[in-house]
Amino acid sequence: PPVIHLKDYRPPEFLIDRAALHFDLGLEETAVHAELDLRRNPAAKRGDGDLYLDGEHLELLEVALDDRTLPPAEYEIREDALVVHRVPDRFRLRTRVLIRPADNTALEGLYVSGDMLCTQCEAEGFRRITYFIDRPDVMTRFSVALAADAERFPVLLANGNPVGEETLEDGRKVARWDDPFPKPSYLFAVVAGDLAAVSDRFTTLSGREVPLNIYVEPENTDKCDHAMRSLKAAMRWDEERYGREYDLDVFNIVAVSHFNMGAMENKGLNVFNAKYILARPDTATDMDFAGIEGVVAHEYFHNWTGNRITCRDWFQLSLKEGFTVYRDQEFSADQSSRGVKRIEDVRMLRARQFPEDAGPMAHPVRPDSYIEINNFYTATVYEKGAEVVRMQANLLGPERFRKGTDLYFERFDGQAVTTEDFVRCMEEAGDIDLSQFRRWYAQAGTPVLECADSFDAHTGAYTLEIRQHTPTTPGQSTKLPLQIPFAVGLLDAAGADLPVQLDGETEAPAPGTRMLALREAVERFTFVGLDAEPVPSLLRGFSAPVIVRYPYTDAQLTFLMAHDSDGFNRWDAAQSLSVRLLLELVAESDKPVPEAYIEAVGRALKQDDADADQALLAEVLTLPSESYLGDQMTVVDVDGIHRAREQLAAAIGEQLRDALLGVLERNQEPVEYDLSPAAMGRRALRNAALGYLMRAPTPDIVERCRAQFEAGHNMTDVIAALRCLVDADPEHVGDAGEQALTAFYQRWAEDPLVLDKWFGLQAQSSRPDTLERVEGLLEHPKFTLTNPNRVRALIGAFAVGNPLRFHAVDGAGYRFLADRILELDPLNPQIASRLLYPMTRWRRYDEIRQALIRAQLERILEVEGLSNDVYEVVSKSLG
Ligand code: B3K
Ligand code: ZN
Repeated sequence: PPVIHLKDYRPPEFLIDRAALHFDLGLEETAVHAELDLRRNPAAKRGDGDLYLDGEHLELLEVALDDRTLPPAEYEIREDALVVHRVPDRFRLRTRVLIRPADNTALEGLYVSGDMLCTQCEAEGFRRITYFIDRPDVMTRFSVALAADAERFPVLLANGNPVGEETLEDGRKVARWDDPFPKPSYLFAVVAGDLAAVSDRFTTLSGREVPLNIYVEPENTDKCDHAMRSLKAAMRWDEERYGREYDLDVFNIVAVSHFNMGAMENKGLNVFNAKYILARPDTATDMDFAGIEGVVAHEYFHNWTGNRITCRDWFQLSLKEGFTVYRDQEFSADQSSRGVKRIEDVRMLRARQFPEDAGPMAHPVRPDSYIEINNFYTATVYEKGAEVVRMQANLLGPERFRKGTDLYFERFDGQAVTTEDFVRCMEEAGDIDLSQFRRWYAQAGTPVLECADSFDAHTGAYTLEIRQHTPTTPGQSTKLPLQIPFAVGLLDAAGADLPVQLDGETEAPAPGTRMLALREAVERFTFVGLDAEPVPSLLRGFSAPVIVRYPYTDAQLTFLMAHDSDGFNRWDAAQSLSVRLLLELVAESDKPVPEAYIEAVGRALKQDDADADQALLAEVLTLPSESYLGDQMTVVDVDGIHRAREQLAAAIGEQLRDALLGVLERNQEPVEYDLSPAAMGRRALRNAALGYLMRAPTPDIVERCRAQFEAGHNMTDVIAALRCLVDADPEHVGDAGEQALTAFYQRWAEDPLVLDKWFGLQAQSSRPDTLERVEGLLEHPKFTLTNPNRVRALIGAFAVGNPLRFHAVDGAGYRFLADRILELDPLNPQIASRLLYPMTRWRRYDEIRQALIRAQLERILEVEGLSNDVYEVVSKSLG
C-alpha cells in the first residue's frame, strides 16, 4: 500500500462550494443522490483536466454533468474513485449511488447499529457514502434531505438546523436539514431510528436559546442526566474561558451501541459510543461518570477547535485533537480536583504515550507519513499534543494565552489550517519566540533529563546540571535539543519551600516554584543564598512531557512524599518510591518489604482525616500497574512483576490492617448517593483500602467485601468488591467469586454496557485458567465480534489488562490474540489494528517471548488481503 507523506501536500484541484444530498434510507439498501457545485481551485496547479472523486464500496447508478447524463466513455469507475474526464472550470455534478448499510461491519460510512442507521465519517468514511473530494481542506455547505419509513425511522437527523419535515402519502417521511457552516466531509453525519429524546435548553452568552437533545434507545432515557449536565457545563465553560459561543439553532447528541471509538464531533450532531453517554449510579462507576463528562465536553469543544477551524490535512490532526484534549482536561480540572486530574492525566500519558514513543510506531505529534490515517489517532497526537499546547499556555501565562487563542479563532474561522498557524498565533499574541519550541511537533520520542547537583557549603551555592537527550525513533536518528519548561522547587530540611534565587540576581524571589527554560543539551543553573544543601523538587506539576532522572535516596523520596508543596510531586515521589521497591522485589524475591516503606504508607493513611483530599490519597496509595513496572525494566519480567506487586500489596494489607480498617470505617458510603468530588474521593480511598485488605483476607473482611457487593449501592462499590472476590485466592473466599459473577450476570444480562464489565473482569483475572475462560466466553451467547465495546471488553481487556496471563510463556495468549485479529480484520480493520498494540512491544520481552510474539506477527503478515490498518502496524513492528 502507498505511503502518504506530509511533504507531498498539494491544495485540492477542485473545490465543492455546495452539496445537496438526498438519502432514501433503508437498512439493506440506501440510495444517495448528490448534487455538487464544483469549481477549479484558483490556488492550485492545473492537473490533467480530469476530476477525481473519492468513493469506496459504492454502486454507481448515474452520473450527470450540468444536467447531461454522462455516457460511460466520459468517466471511469475505479475501486476507490470516480474519474470524470475533461471537466469545465465550474459545473454541477449529480451522482446517484447505492450503498448497503447492513453489510457494513467496518462501522465507517453509513451503518446499522441495532435498529438504527448512523454514520461515522472521520477520517475517510464519507467516501463510503457518496463520491466526493474526501479531504479536510475541501469545505462545503451541505443541505440534506432524509427520506425513510416513518414508522421504523421516526427520528431523522443530520447536521445543522432542521428546515422542514413532511410525511408522504406512501407512509414515508422526509426531513430536511441545512448546515450554514461550510465543513469538511469528515464532519458529515446522519442518524435515523426510533429514538427517544431527553431534552433541555441552554441560553448562550448573547441570549440565544438553544434546544439540546440527547437521543437514545427508548429504554435508556433514565441514563442521560449526567451527560446533559456535562454538556451544559461545557457550553458555559467555553464561553467563560475562551469566549466561544454555540452557533446553531439546535445541538443534538445520539448514543449508539456500535461504535469504533469514543465519540464523534459532527457539526451540530455529535454521535457517541453509548458508553460515553449512558450512566446511572447503579450502572456506571465514578470513572465512567468522569469519562462521560470529559468526552461530552471534548466533542462539544470541537465545535470551535476542529469544526469552525479545521485541519488542512490529516498530518495536522493534533491541531484539533491536542488542543481539544487540553481544553477538556482543563474543563474537568475545573469541575473537580485539579490536582487529582493532573495525576490521572500524567498516569495515562506515561502508561500509553511514553511506550508508544519508545516503540516501533513512534511518530511526532505532527507525523511525517502514514499508510492508514486511522492508525494515527494515538496517545501521541492526542495526549502528547495536549501537553504541547499546555506548555505553550504555561509559557504565555493565562492572559497572553487567551489573546493567542482569540487571535487564532478570529484569523482562521472557517478555514482548514496547520499546527504552524496555531503556533504563530501564540507567538504573535504572546510576543515570544517559539522557533525552537516547534521541534515538539516534529520530533518523536520522549526526552530524558539527567539531573545532577552539587552544593558548596562555603558559598551557599547549589548547582543543578541538566542534560537532555531524546532517544532515536524509527526514521529519526538525529534529535535536537528541545525548549523545555522545567519547574523546580528547593526544600529546606523542614520541608518548606526556599526562595529559588539564581546566581547574579540581586534579590531573592518569594519561596516557591521557579520555571527554568531549558534550551541546550547541557545546562547548569546555580542557586544562591542557601544555608544548607536543599532537596530539589523537579518537574513540578509535570511541566513538560519528559522523563526526569535524579539519584534520590529513599529517604529523600519519603521526605518529598510528605512535604513537597507541589501535590503532583508528592504523588510522584510516592510512585518513584514504590517503583523502586517493586523492582527490588522483582530482582530479589525473598527480600522482605522494608519497614520504612510500610511506615511511609501508614503515615499517608493517617492523613485520612476530615479535611484530607481522599481522592489524592487514593492516588498516592495506588501501586504502579504491572505494565508500567514492565516499562521501567530493560527486559520485562512478567511473572516477577506480578509476584512482587502481590507481595507488596499483601504486606500492606497485613501490616497496616488496623489503619486500613480505619479507612473503611471513616469512609462508609452514605445512604444518599452523591457524585461530588469529595464523595468520589471517599469511594476511591475506601476501595483502595479494601483491595489491600483482600490481599490478606480474614473471614470478617471477606464478609465485608461480600456485603458491599450485595448491597449494590452503586456500581463503583459493586465492581470494586466483585473484582476483589474474583481475584482472591479461593482458599480464602471459597466460591464467593463465582457466586458473585453469576449474581452479577443475572442482574445485568440485558444491559450491554454493564455486561461489558462482566466480560472484562473475567478477562483481567490473574487466575491460572483465565485464557481458557476467555476462550469459553467467546462462545457465550452474549459475545459478538461485531460490537467493538464487547471485543474490547473481552479480548482487549485480556491482551492489555492482563499482562500476566497474556504473556504466558507457552505463547497461548499470543496465538489467541493473533487468531482474533485475523478473524476481525475482514470485519472491522480499525478494531483489529487497535488490538495489535500489545504485540508491537515484543522487543521488550525475553528471547523466548520475543520469538513467540514475532512468530505470530509474521503469521499475520503472511495472510493475503490484510487491511492497510493491520498491515501498517504489523510491518512497522517487525521492521
Ligand atoms: N475525532 C474523533 C475521532 C475519530 C477517529 C477516526 N478513526 C473523536 C474525537 O477525537 O473527538
Ligand atoms: Zn477529538
